[in-house]
Amino acid sequence: MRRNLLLSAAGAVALTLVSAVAVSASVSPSLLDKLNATLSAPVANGVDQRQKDYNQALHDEIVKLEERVTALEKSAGSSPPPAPLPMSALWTAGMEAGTLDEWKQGLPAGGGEYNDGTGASITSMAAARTGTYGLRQTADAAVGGNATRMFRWAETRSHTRTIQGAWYRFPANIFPGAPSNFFNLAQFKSVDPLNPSTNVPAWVLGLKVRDNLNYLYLAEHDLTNGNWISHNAPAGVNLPAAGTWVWIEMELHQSDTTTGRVIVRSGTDRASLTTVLDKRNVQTKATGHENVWSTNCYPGEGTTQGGSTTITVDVDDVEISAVVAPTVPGLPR
Ligand SMILES: [Ca+2]
Repeated sequence: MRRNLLLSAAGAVALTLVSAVAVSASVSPSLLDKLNATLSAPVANGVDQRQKDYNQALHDEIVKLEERVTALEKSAGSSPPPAPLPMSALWTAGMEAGTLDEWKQGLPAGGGEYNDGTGASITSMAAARTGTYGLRQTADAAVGGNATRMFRWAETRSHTRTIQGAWYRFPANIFPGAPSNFFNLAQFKSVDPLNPSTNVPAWVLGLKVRDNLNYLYLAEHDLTNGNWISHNAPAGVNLPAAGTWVWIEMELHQSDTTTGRVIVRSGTDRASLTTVLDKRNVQTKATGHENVWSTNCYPGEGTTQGGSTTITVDVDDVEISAVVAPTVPGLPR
């Protein structure tokens, strides 16, 4: 009985140490060889002697493993920081066919265009960042209720952790004004998959103005009491001047409790983005719901741009990626 307990304890220790530091597989067989030799020794040696030999072998191997763990931890501590998490693109849209068909790809329809009033999304050569075409979204904010939204849900249906990003260009600063005082650029909605007409915005990425520049804010919708909580980009973290292409992405970890996360990053160089906002331990959807993402020209009444209530957003090279779980260097994926 004691031998069995020790054996299982030794196995657990060896496995833990091996998996933690990716020690060569030869360590474990070495330990097992010694244990096997001990256990197959002639009975004449006596049970006590075999137990003593076994304990000694176990002790020696654990000392070696601990020394190796210490050495590996020391070398890991002096290594450069790991590269950003690997990601894989699940879907992209460059509008190069001159249509918005990419948005419908996957499933019977993996997404699509949804307009209210004068809101419209079109492909336009004037909105191209790369290639020939881009996406131009427009809506008139003289009255409320005009909006256009380009949705994707195939990726958030099949992956719980995704990054939704695109290159954006605002021809002039977008000023949300009275009476509505909002501009909805992108959002995660919470949708009942069994009854999609039951849906509610959960996290909205909006634009405001300071220092003569647009900046981002996240509006968090408390799905329990219906309140909205606004989280502004920190002071000084603004978007570049109007007319400049800027990458804006929203990372989503879906949760219908409080284990979710919403991260907003932006920058003119995708290799060195600024983390604008990072909301952890949050709810992103109602129980039984799924999240969907859309990028929008959705102005509240009173929004202006360049002195006009006609609001324009140009978008190109849209990408949705899966967030891959971090891996321990040296371990197989
Ligand atoms: Ca394009």
